Amino acid sequence: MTQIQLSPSLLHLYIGLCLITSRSRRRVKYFKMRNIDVCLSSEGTEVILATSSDEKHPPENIIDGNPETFWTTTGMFPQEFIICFHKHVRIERLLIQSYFVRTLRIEKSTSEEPDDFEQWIERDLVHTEGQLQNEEIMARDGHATYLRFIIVSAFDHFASVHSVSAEGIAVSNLS
Ligand SMILES: [Ca+2]
Repeated sequence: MTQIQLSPSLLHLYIGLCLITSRSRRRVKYFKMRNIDVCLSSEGTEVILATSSDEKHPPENIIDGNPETFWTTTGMFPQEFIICFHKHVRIERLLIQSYFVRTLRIEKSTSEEPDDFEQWIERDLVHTEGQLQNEEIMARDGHATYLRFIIVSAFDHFASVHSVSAEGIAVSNLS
């Protein structure tokens, strides 16, 4: 008699536990797949080439996560820099913070070496007097190991890039 009365409540308890377990598993998976800024130097990303280098404003400032530090161009346009992720990433959204950039072209590569770049994105930015240009780009086919940013033209003799962030996930390491 006691056993028959207990069974349904035990069953409910069991179902309840299953729901809690599967829900928490799903949450763990979600956190693992969460987008991060794959451009950050703290994630192991590097700027491996820049056509200008001012000692006070080195290219590392592009990926230090601080919008107040920047890389500045010196001389004629075009100017470019190449970002190396040291792994395969999939980018979903780019945010570029800059001053005086007019036309920006972004190429990407999925090679292990910085070659075989293909045209990816080209934008004409708007000049914003007295404040940073905040260019947000939703990326399609964002698989990359390297990104090449080419500042084709600018609104002034110099342009500066304060931050490049790329929301995405690390897909795999380079073999
Ligand atoms: Ca910076």
